[in-house]
Amino acid sequence: MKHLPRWRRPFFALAALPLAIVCTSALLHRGQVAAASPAAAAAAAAASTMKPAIAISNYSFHPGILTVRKGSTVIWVNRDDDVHTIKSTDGPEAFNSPALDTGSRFGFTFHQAGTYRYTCSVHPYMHGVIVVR
Ligand SMILES: [Cu+2]
Repeated sequence: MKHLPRWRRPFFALAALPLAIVCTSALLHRGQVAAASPAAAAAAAAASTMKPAIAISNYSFHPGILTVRKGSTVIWVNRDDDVHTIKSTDGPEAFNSPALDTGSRFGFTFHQAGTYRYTCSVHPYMHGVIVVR
């Protein structure tokens, strides 16, 4: 501030103050917007970790065959108006979900490689396969 006469320096500081406040509040506002949407943050996190998902709709599993890496957690989501379950019938590890209402989900983490076959205990004609590598 050498270019300013000594008497003007306090005025310069006062003039700069509102600018500093505006900048700070803009930064805080950005932080609040990011924090205000934990669902969006969770969705982004889920997308980045790529948790494999299987939709149950029209009395079938979509996709019917899913290949994942060992250690993956597969999530089933019931998109039907009817109740379904996920019950393993063959494979290195067994799993059996409770009854899933519409919108409910079930997750299972596959720790062993192999081919897993499963069905819905309510509708035994429903079949799915998980291949773990
Ligand atoms: Cu079913």
